[in-house]
Amino acid sequence: MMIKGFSIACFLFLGLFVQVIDSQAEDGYDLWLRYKLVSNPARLAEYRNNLKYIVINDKSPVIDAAIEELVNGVKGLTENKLEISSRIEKGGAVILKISKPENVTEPRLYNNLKMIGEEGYIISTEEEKKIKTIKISATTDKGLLYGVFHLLRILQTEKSIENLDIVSCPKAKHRLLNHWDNLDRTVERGYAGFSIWDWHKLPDYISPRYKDYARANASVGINGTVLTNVNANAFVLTPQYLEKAAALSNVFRPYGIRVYLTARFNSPMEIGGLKTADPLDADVQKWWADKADEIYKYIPDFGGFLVKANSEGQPGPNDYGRTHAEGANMLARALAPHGGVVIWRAFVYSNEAPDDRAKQANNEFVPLDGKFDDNVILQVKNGAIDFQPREPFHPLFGAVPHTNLMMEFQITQEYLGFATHLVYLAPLYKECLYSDTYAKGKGSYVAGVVDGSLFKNEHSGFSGVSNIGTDRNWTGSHFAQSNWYAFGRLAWDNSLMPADIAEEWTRMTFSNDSNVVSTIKEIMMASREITVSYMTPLGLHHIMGSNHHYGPGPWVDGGRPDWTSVNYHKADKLGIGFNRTETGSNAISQYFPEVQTMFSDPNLCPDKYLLWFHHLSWDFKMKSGNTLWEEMCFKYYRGADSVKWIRNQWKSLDGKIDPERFADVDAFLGIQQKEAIWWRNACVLYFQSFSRRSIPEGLEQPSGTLMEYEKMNFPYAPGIKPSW
Ligand code: BDP
Repeated sequence: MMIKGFSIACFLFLGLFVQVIDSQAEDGYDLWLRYKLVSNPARLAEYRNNLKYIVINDKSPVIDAAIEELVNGVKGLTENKLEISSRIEKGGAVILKISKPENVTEPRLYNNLKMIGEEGYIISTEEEKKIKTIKISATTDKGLLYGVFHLLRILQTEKSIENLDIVSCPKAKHRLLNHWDNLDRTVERGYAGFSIWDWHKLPDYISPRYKDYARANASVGINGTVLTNVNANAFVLTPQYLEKAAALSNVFRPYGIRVYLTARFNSPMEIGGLKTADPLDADVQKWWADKADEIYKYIPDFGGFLVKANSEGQPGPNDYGRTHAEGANMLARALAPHGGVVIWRAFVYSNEAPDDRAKQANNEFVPLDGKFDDNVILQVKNGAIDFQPREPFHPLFGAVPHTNLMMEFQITQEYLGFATHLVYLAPLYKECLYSDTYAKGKGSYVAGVVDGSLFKNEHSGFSGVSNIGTDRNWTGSHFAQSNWYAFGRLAWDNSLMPADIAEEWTRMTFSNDSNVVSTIKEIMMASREITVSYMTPLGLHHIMGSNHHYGPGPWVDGGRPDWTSVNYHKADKLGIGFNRTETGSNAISQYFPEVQTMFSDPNLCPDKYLLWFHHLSWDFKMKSGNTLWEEMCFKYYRGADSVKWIRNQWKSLDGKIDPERFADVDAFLGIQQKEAIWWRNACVLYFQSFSRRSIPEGLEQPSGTLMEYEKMNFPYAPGIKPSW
């Protein structure tokens, strides 16, 4: 009796223990690929019934990766153990099939296969030999891998698989992460620890993280990764490092991911012993051609080079009186025989401060339109200044129809409070993508430029400056994972809606509980606008702390004007804002006429871009009826108050989220709340010193003095660019 009682107690204790361990195991490492048992009993039964074995007749490392993922996913989600079979024998088959359109007679399938290209897939519920099956078809093994991840997403979000009829393919060809990772493992603008590339131990030690990294990227359709910082180190192109990069590429290849490297333009001098890096010099050209041959020996599917040239002190073709096109084409010709591309950044501004930095990329690149080789892609940041919480779209989109363009978004939150601020970026990405350039009349969206559809460019795509590091949860915070996820999903299909992506991610990352889903979705969707309000409302920009960009710094002055804040807000006792109309820098003239009309009249210009384009009196009457000064104050206060709302919403989920992640997010929201008030107080006090108007009635006085805020100093803020 005693023994029985004892064993029951042990059993109960163990059960409890298992539960505790289970709920503590959620440290964010699994990202959105958690594969927990499906919570809805009816769905679970449906899945168990329909997912019993895999039918496959092909073999390749990519297919092995797809099968491994499917087996692990289904096991976690349903506890079914999928067997592999070469034929359909009973119900519950998941068929993975490579089909080429030329071998298919059925018209619908033929058309779909033609349409999906090399990376797309078709998922359908079908009767085969009177047996109901789930079939994933693609023209390549890569397509099957993406299809498997889609099927898993359906299961993770607990949707029905009874009548699947999905056809999906990426709109853009290149979908890359850009790591700003240095060879010493520091990460420029990285807020998640050190670089995940353990260069010192490569190629002999392969961290298990590399495979999980590849799985996560493949699950959202990312097909390339630039391993190194745009502020490049030539050393990565030496054999010692190429061997290490090759080891990484071997891990990534089964997940459809190609490796790219940043190329420092003067590498022929720094590591090649040449006296010049002039792109028109025959020895330089030969050096790069030989280097390309060498790289492809290490990495046969090497993607190509990403280059930052003649910008912020980086060497480039201008150093030899050559154009960006001459520089890019020289590298492109070295890579062309191997099928590689050169991604040339348009984030170029001269060492002498120009009249308005916003204009410089167009001034530089519009005259070069049509002069780049076919395997050169110009990579353009979403806005013309620098990844601000809000910028109007870059005027280069639409302005160079004969040049391949790629979008560069920042996933890491350099100007957005770092990892501790919850800011869901899909609305920012989407706002830019669905801005109308009017390049070919109404409806010429930025999205069409960068996915290649508007000007029918062969190369097109998306780059996202990565937010990944050695932190256990990869991105420094649980919510920052959503920005990696959303970037990939939008790069695959820019027509997806941010709210749908948020819902999908929440279901996969946290829970399918409807209350959890709706609360988190609401927080995420509001978060970016809230952040803009407490940081840079009404079109303000570049007013963060200097160098590190942490916290408010509207007072930053002195030195190079276009690195200060005062240059961008131009506050004085009469008013505030950067006049970019005809009477000012005339940056507005770089847009197509319809866009100019929209932005040039302050009474028509959307409030969100007002001070980006106009310098206006503090008493300017806003559409709301408030004066500009009052409106600015209301925005700062509402923004800061709304963070409190976010935190309360989160707190309402206590008990519905695993304790470790719940507490982490809650603590980070506490930091965000404090810092939002800091932003509000510092900015309102600073701008008030010019406006000399009182804080509108009903709003509390900011605590602290302007001097106290100005004195705050953060010499060890993370992510600083080493050379600054
Ligand atoms: C800015 C960053 C700087 C980068 C630069 C770039 O502050 O660290 O090197 O952009 O994109 O946003 O090259």
